[in-house]
Amino acid sequence: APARIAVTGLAVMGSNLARNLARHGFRVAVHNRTNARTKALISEHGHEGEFVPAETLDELVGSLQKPRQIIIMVKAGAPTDAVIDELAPLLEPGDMVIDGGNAHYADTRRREAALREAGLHFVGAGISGGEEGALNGPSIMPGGSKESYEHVGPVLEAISAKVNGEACCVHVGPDGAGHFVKMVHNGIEYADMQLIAEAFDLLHRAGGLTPAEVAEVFRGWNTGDLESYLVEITAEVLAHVDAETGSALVDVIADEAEQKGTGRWTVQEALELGVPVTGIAEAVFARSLSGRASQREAARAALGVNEVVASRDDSLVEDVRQALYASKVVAYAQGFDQMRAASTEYGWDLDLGSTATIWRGGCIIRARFLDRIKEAYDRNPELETLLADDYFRDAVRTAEDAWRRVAVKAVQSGVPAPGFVSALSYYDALRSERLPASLIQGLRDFFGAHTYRRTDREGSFHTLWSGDRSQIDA
Ligand code: NBP
Repeated sequence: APARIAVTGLAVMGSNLARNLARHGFRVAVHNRTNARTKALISEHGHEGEFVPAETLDELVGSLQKPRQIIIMVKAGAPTDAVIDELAPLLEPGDMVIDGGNAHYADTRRREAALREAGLHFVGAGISGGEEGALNGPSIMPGGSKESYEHVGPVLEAISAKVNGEACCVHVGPDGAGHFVKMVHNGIEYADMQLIAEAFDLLHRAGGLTPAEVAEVFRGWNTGDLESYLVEITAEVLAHVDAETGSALVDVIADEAEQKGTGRWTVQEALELGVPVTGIAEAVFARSLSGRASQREAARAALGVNEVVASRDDSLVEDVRQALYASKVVAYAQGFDQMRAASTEYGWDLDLGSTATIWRGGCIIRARFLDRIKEAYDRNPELETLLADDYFRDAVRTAEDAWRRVAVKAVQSGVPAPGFVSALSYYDALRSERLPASLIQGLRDFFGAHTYRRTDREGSFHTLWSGDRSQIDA
């Protein structure tokens, strides 16, 4: 019998996805450039379901029912193009190519347009959850045409994570929408992790708690509003003791964070769209700063080491919890703002509430909190900012005093907390009756005759700064 779907690219992600498909009863054709991987998959996991191994793409295509559905799971970038170039001529109009790799959404838009010319459907599907997710249920963000989703959707939904019986897979929107949403997911993940790291640093260095004590704090937090995968594993990592030294492992790990680039993509795109995603940007920059080892060393030598004096203060734990929650709300509000802007820019008509649904399970940022976001967009799909929703408004207002105390504590004690502090500034800026942007406009008009608008009437104006300083209509 012909196979229902195919996977090409059988490294960790692809082989786990193929196994997931097979375990769900789909007859799955499998292929990899280097045949040894295909053989290994069949010999190790062939008993898990119905696999149809193929040595060539031609053979893979020949083994499929029509219209064909082929998932590409290879390294993002040039390898993906190479596979598409080889595959496309073998296909017939109506066939579907699904890219499950971490493609940049602009590449996905380009590929979708090219394949559409040939009558083929191209589905850029963001997949989150790492290898474990690929095997047991990832969060899936498919883009592409509505028509292709009618075919691919049921399969992808079947293998995705489920929360309360609902699939963490929803058709996101046309062309690159799926990969865009995946990119923002990763950006939010950066922000989330940065905030968690700042919370730890404050409790540890300013509050004098040991990593094991902070682990207990996080364990407690994981039973409330902050319940999430990242908070859960933070407790695990902080509690872990290094076997060699007997110290907390977190004290032994080199403090230079690495990055693969999806956080940077999110910020670059936010700059293009003009959307302030300060939480994600601070997180990317904090990682960059941590990685500049020789510069940090030179600064310590010249300026002296930043000695933080810890003081045990019973209220700090609860204050940090509230500051973490409020800052997290801001980071998500910014990420959703970015998706809203992209939706307008590219005509995607994104349903932001269903994005929250997709992220509730399977992915790294899965959290109880995402139900609240879904509910907020159910109440008002046109929400200008998540912070204006009743629930989130109350959440940040309730946290506000604690949030300010934590920002002060960070600044006074010398523990860097760019995530917490900039989130608070964002909150204050959004709510300001007047912003000093008026002065910036005045300065721009002074040195560059860039003109300004007035609060009291329509029009553009310029002050003759180097003349009699009268105002003229510009
Ligand atoms: P890799 O990203 O390490 O890619 C290895 C695969 O790409 C192998 O199957 C390899 O074939 C194939 N490949 C390469 Br490299 N160049 C090729 C070419 N020119 N033509 C054909 N095949 C080529 O695999 P991975 O870690 O399983 O990740 C797969 C995708 O999933 C990537 O896009 C990655 O970014 C994404 N990913 C997502 C997550 C997540 O959490 N969502 C996690 C990890 C990865 P070979 O065996 O012949 O060398």
